[in-house]
Amino acid sequence: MTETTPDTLSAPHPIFLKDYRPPEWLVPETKLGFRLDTLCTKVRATLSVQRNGAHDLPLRLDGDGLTPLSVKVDGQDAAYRMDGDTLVIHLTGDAHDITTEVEIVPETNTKLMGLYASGGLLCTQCEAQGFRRITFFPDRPDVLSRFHVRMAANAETFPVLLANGDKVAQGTGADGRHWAEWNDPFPKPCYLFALVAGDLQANTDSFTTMSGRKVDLGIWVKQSDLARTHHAMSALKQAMTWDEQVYGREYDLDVFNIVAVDDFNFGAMENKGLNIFNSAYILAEPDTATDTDYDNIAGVVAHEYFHNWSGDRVTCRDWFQLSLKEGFTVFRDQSFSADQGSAAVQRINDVRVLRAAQFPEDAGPLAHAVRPESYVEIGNFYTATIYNKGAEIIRMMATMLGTERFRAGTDLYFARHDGEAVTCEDFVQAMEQGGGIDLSQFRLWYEQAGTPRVGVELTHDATTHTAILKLTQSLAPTPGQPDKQPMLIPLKLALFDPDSGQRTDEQLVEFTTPQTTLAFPNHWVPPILSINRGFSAPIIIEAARTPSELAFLAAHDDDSFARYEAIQQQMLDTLLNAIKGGVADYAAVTAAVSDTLANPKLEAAYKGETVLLPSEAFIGDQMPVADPDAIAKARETLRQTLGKALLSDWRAAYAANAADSYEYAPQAKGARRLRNVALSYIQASGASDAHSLAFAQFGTADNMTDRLAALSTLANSDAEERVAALDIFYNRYKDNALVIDKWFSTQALSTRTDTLAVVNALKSHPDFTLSNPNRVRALIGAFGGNQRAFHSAGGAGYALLTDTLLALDKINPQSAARLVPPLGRWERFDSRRQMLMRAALERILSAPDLSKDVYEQVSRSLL
Ligand code: B3K
Ligand code: ZN
Repeated sequence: MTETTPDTLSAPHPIFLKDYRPPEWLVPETKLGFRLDTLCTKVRATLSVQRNGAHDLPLRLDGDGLTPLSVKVDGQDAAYRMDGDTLVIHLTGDAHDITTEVEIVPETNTKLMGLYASGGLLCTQCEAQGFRRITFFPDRPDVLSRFHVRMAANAETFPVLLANGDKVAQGTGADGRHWAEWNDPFPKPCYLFALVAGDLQANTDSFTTMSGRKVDLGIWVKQSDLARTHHAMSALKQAMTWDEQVYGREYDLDVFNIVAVDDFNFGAMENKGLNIFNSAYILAEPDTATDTDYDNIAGVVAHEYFHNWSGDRVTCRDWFQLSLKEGFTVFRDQSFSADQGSAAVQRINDVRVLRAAQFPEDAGPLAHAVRPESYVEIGNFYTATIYNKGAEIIRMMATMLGTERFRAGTDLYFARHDGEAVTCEDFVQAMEQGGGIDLSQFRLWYEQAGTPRVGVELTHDATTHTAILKLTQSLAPTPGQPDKQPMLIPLKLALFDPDSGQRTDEQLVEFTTPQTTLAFPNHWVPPILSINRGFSAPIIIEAARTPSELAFLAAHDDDSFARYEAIQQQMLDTLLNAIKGGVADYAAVTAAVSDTLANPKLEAAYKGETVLLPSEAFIGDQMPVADPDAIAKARETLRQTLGKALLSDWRAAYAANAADSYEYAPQAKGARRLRNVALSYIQASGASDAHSLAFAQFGTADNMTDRLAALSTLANSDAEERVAALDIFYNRYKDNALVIDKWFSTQALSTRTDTLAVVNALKSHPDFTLSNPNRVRALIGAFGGNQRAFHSAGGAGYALLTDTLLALDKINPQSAARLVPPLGRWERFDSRRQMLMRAALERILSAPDLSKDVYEQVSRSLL
């Protein structure tokens, strides 16, 4: 008898890309019938199945927690067997109609996958594998089917019935229930299926496409939220226009609906013709949403809309290809947002997200390729690597090709693959053939995990008047990938003459070898190098740059990103010196910040971002061993220094950027940003009026951006007004869950030393609940990102997160698994913290009945 340890018995099995096989059975048509009820919904599904090729394999239909009430083949009761959750039927012919019936309970579906109840509504979430919780089906993205849906429900509780495609019939049945039928003419994988039933009202509008077709638009929300849908509607119309102009993509159905729900595992979902959104990414009005919220709403509305082509019309063959739709669509939404406001600030924010979330992923135990080779739970692969590094890969191709050839590549991709389920390789081939480029080596970006490091050394030969640039590249091993090959790295660079400030030699270098040397003639004096301009490649530059070179670039670089980067590097060098106990050159940073504030050519929005210090986490990422307390202290000291040294500049910026009344427009937003950054520096300066200034702004603000900025300034301080402000804010907004989320996260992100205790207390606040993902993210997610508080000596922060995670795993494993990464970064800390963090991970792993979502993340984190 073979012995099996409990561990291997319970360890879930990975799925491998190399095992991909085309589906054995296709399902060209699907008819679904729902008798909707919160406590018991009856689902009848009729699948017209077709044998795919010559084989005698049975039909296997995925299920998850489903029990078949009846199974019929061509209308007759049929024999079947269950293989675990999978329904297996032997079929004799090549085409049959399979009808199954199941009952499901939306009310108790706390995983929020499949059909579930949220705030009196019934809604669905199927990506990646939620459809199998609704009915038996080949739940894989390469089985495309035409869906026809009939829903019946109590007309009072569920007056509105929505699904994908167009409504084709409606009526009232003999049992008094009303019903509606929806038909989606476009074949789609079941992960794009959606339905919604509930008491909803719509903000309606219409859009005329470039070929003159009228599309009815609807944003469906609770009656009381209707007034907060206008921004989302205008973003939707802008996105529709933009996709026509920039990619030639036209909307294809007569209806486009969006529904906002309060309980949702992530941002939103691109179901064909019926996007379902987390209400946080729809609802906005000046009193309740910040400028960042407004921008995020526009970005997510655009993202989901863009999926109609990059995801729905052309979908993924298998889940290893997830970045095919997500990387491309993130690139599309980033480009859209850049076109709507400040492109410079958009790029700064893209890179901040990448560095805050993706670089650490690439550097830690959860590192994986943009096209992974295996997974246990696909829900764990909706990562910054798939999304944001995936977007950088598309951006690099766009950079190398230029606008027109990139467009030729995407045109070919859409034309060639419309209606198909394809791979990242298909996308690359379309770029090669449509754009006329060889991407053989470039493909490594999809295969190799890790962030390449590029070493840069510029020397000058005074006799030949030549500047010589030596580049080296390296890529550290990542789990499962010990050896790496050199990558194709597109590097935008330029040289500057230090005397005249003139820019020369601007070019895009395609760096493909372990090392290379480039010569630039006609330089009589040593030039200054500006490299990775626009952040042309998602890499780490290693260059020993002198303070005077950085000061030059901070003042003169005409690439807005490179200029920002130079100032950030000055700040970083200063901070790292201070942490090491060396000489910290506050004067250079002070001068750069002061010059930036005074520069009339720079927009306020850009100034606001550029004068901010690097985050505590990013500083830690630059150290051999991150020391949270020393980092927080050094950062605070530099903030105080800048606050004091430039107090009159901050006051001037604060005054000059005041507005008579609120306006949502790029310039007004930029002014608010700079003014609120100034406020936080005034507070850092210790000026005696700082707290009263913040409290006054908090009280008189006519918009959430200003009110929340003042609140968080106070929440980070010892101000007497702090507690009062938090109470006033809570009482004013206690009926608005999205704003109460801000109240929780402002406290969880506080730089005060008592934050850990405050968060522990907030876990017992009557408004805290594990059943709402937004609330968990607002308190626990934010806390996990507060480096100093989370890593409090003694490990109490780890315990707080671990306890929450284990409780949440029982309710919503997907959300629980998202809390693992902060603990997975243990390698970055000192040995005592390492021990405590690993102990926390071990504690999770030894808990009974762990979900496979959490199991996978924790076991990978411990390797
Ligand atoms: N495609 C969805 C994400 C689904 C996440 C499933 N765990 C939203 C988006 O990226 O547009
Ligand atoms: Zn997406």
